[in-house]
Amino acid sequence: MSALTQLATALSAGKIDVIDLTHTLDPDFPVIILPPEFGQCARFRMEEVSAYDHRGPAWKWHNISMSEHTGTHFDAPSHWISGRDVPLGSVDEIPPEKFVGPVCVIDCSAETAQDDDFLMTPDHIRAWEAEHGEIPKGAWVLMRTDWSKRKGAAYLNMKEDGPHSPGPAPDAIRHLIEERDIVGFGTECVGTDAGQGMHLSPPYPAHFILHGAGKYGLQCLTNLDKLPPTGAVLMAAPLKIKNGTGSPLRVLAMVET
Ligand code: 23J
Ligand code: MN
Repeated sequence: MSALTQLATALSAGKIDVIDLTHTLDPDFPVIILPPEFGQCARFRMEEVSAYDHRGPAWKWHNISMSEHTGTHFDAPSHWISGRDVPLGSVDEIPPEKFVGPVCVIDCSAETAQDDDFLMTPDHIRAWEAEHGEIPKGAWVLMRTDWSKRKGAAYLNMKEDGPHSPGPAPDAIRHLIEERDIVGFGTECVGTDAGQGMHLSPPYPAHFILHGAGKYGLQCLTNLDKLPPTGAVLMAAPLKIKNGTGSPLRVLAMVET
């Protein structure tokens, strides 16, 4: 049987679960807050155009608006200054095969339960690989922190000195790119970088290093606790926005039951 026939058979036999890694687009869902001297990310907004009424008797629809970086979203290389000259660096240009691939989930939830500012290091990745095997080339690597379970203000976790949330150490991102040639890195937090990532070297290392290397980011993911460490297939296709630096999207994972 061909691989796709096998897949279709397994899907119709209920042997594959499709897990939704996406938060609902909702005006109440928090967006990243940058220091006040910078431009800010817009929340999701929705206004009714008609609802089976005089504005449209047989139809209901809405106009919506948001940032490219609102809710569960994709980051393209052109989002960061390091990636400004990367070929095919905006969401409309990225080859579609990049949007489907194997996914490795590195569980850092025990560490992040103890330390809001936890940084995942190359040693954490090596320990994960000793147990689960080497991260394959072209994989998406997702950092599980259970941050998606946080409600209200605890999600951004804003303090006087800025947000506090976990992320990858600069060396961890370099390791994933230089040694493993991943396609992208995803997180449950509001950014691929730790909340205090502006104080790392380089500032916002995940954004700087990933996008400079032509790699992608996924942010505000959920349900990572429903994924196995290896073996799932991720589908993450951003909207085809001309010159877009990112996009809200539906992120799905296929998992064998
Ligand atoms: C702009 C500036 C800093 C950051 C971000 C955006 C994001 O996290 C984002 O959504 O890409 S850290
Ligand atoms: Mn983003």
